Amino acid sequence: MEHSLRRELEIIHEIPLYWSFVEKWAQVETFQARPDDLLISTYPKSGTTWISEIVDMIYNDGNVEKCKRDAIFNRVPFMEMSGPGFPSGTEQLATMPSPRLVKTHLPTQLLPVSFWEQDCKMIYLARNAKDVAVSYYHFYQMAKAHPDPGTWAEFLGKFMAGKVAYGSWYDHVKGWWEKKKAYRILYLFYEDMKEDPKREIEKVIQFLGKELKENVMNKILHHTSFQEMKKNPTVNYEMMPTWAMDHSVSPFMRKGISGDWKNYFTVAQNEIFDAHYKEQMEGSRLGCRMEI
Ligand code: PPS
Repeated sequence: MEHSLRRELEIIHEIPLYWSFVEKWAQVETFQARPDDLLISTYPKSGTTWISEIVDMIYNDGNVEKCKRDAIFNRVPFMEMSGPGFPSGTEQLATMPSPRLVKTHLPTQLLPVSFWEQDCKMIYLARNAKDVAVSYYHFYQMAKAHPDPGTWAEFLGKFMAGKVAYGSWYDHVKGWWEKKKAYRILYLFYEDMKEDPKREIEKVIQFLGKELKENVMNKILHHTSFQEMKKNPTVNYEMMPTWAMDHSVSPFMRKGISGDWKNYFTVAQNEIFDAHYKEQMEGSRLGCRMEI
């Protein structure tokens, strides 16, 4: 597998992406969504695994054993994923019974059109750019599908320029924010979930048109807490082979907090970032909290 690791990103429709995803791009473009699919969409490192586990718990009425039936990447297949040694996301999804949960990190313009045509429900989870950059930097180090991130300063520059996998964070969050006006998208924030997970899970339940008893809610809250997820092998990515993800470099379930960026950004980096952020987000009503 060595040849497939740490390769430079390729560009597909102007977005940098892993070479192995690009190679099978036709399968992604022609992917057939079903009307009862639920799409979970995020920019990488925004809490995808967290919201995925919450939704699977809701679908399974808070039954922890059912949610431990398989690794999260098999219960909620990663649609555009493909690479040596793994079944592709589209192949996994093709054989999966409905209702399916589908993970993607694609920006709106790259999402297969069938999702829009079928008017699927979608949950978008955004996380503040500074914490995403820090989390992504660590993920680049441990997940070897990525090119070498270089130093933190180098990586931050690439992140701001959109020269990382999935491109610009700014365009991603703004693109999905716009789509929400016309499609069935529940737009959530990681910081809100940290602040009051019960309130945010209630929004999800309502959006899905479900009703859950109080004891089920309590089970979901407990089971999807960072501490529980960190030690749960079905969600902490320890079921991935170590040649693909090396948790001894940095664990997938790293810190799970808001505001960790303060431990990485220098004062100068923060000033430059804030000025650039203002420019990039100009005219958008979308607001992310940098801490809670
Ligand atoms: S990926 O690879 O893009 O799918 O990663 P993703 O799951 O989106 O993001 C990983 C970050 O989410 C944190 N995480 C959580 N935070 C709070 N509570 C829970 N339950 C939780 N589960 C995962 C995870 O620790 C990563 O963030 P960092 O900042 O690196 O710790």
